[in-house]
Amino acid sequence: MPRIFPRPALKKRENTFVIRQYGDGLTEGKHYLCPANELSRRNGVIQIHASRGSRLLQFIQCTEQNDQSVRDELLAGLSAAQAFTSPKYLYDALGSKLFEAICELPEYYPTRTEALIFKTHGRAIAQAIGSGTTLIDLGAGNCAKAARLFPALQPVQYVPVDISVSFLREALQRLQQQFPSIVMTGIGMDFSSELLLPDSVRDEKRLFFYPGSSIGNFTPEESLAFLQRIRAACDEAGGLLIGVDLVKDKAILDAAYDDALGVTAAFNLNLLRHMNHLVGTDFDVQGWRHRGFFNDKASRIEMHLEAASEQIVHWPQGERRFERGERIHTENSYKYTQRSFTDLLEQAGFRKLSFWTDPQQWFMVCHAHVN
Ligand code: AVJ
Repeated sequence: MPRIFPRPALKKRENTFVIRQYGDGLTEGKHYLCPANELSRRNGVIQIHASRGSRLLQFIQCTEQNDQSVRDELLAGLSAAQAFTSPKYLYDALGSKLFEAICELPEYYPTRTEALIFKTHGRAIAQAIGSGTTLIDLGAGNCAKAARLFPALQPVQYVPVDISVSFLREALQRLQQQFPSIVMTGIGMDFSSELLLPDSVRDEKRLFFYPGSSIGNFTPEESLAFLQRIRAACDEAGGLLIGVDLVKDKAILDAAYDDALGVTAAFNLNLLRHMNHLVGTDFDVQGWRHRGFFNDKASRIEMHLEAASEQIVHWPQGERRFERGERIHTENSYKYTQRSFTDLLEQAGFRKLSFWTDPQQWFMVCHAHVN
């Protein structure tokens, strides 16, 4: 065991990471506090010296942000002239379930289109990747997309990473029973600002799997930096398998983010409940409306919450007034062309790119090699 301290040392301190490890059954949790000096940086990736245990199933929770820094971040966005929040706050346990429901909607084409591409071209994709991978699933959610690749890909180790910790832990527990021979290392963390990998994640032949067009949440500049960080975290056999949503008719895009049933509206509005819980605001969900539309100039979907009437929101140390019609910008989802995304991958240093798409060219799956 590395030097990680048992629970009594768990105290809120700056520059510490809380690491939680779960035993085989994932039912009993042990909490460790990992001081910053137990972490080492390699190529911009923080390695946590967690146990290299022989267990087939390990769950590690790394949270750099403490409650106070979450509050500070959210309140800074809420107080800005143009109020905004990070899309990561859409995913509390209910938010993750609502997102699963979005993926079932007839209007929300990305999930089923991407699934069709994997089904149609699965063999060619697996062939481009080869065997013996360490499959690192960024934003794994319910792990279903990666699980469908297991038979063709036969990964040596599966490493799902997600900010929605309990949701991921439950999904992984089920998955391990289905695929008992694959080493599984679940990681609960926010990888959007930094990519943290405990050293129980194999270095060899890492395949970063980033499906669902989640990269769309980053601006193109942030995406470039993110792709460079992924590339730096790979050995020379490493690679990237990524799903990217493509620019298309505005009416189709608008409907995908403002569906008739109102599930996307519920997903967006749930952010207010989550914020009330996290920072003690008193948002009245009824006073707000969902807006989701394609901004073709910026080539992105924008989601906002719009005040239906004047809203005064209070929190322990302050308040903010929103005029009727004033908005909180909650998400961007950038859409690419094959050309614009190829440029991005090449700028990030990836080579030997392969692309697969659907007959309507609505969505694209790319594989890229580090070398
Ligand atoms: C999870 C970021 C890929 O942008 O399509 C779906 C999130 N927001 N509907 C997307 C989302 C509203 C989704 N991503």
